[in-house]
Amino acid sequence: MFTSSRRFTSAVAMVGLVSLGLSGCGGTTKESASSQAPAAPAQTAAATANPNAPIKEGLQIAFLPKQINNPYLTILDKAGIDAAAEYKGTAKEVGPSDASASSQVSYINTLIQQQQDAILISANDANAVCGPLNQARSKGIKVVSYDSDASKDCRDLFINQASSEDVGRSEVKMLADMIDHKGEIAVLSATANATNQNTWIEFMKDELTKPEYKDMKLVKVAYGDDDDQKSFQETQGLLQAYPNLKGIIAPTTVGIAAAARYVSGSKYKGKIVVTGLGTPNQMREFVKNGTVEKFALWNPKDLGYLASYAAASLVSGRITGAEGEKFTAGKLGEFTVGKDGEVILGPPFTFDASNVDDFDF
Ligand code: RAM
Repeated sequence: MFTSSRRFTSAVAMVGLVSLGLSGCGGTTKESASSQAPAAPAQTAAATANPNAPIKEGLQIAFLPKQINNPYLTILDKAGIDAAAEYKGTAKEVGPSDASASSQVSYINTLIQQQQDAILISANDANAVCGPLNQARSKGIKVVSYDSDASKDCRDLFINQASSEDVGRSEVKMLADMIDHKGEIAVLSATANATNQNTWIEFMKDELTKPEYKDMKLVKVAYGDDDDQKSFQETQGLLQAYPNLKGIIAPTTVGIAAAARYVSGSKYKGKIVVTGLGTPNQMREFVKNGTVEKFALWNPKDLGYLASYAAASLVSGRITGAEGEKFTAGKLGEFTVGKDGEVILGPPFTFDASNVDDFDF
């Protein structure tokens, strides 16, 4: 079961931190990325970290989310942009309006031309973005994946919201508790290529092989493509195709909101358990009207803030991405780089009727 994270700060505690100021930052100039010796990715990893190096002023970094019209990713990127203002850098968000596999490629190429210091990417496909990302790295641009990883061969760090294993297994446990460990279940995912969802689903499937789930059966993984309408229709399709369905896990904030909306207005309300990963603001009405009992998430503001500081630490030479390196992410404190350049924010948090009003994101 998910537990409260020590890093999880309530909306109340965060008042004033996120002002969406889009750090205008006049007067600072960035070092030209092209004036640095083009470092091959392998050489970057072998560089030596200087934990005491100051964060360089005037850094230019860009967030490239899966898609720009996803409220969860908007919150996350805004927090990262605000963090850049704290360390006197300039950050922006650019990205596609759909989460298809290759939709981010042209944006990466433009960011390379702009000589950004770092590109932060929530990858729609682990491999489709690899060529351009490695081209960026060969020009001295640091690449940090966040939320949804790119292949580890083409990024320097991955800022993960939580242990992927914990997310996957906990989602199954949460649903199982609500359906007495019995019945047919389905997953409503994002896109078929999404690295984060696919990793979580693998752990869900593995969790389901344990004896305590012998009476539960995963009948289908459907894909709503992180598109509200498609997710809504896929939910309808699942319920029509599997009349005995007992529960749906939607490990996507877009998917769970659409699934809850469909169920809420249908004859299935109260008969089907909908759970997964959602934002409190999108899920509140469905918790209040009894469609959803509980769901989970981490704090997207903290994830964006951490990713921003991680990128700045990388560009400033405080860390190189090697396992065991430590860095301070502003108000969130110290983090350690784990295996394969992964940095974990912390455990997710469970929302229900007792706490959903305490949060505003
Ligand atoms: C959606 C996206 C995102 C994922 C969240 C939980 O917003 O798919 O990548 O992390 O859900």
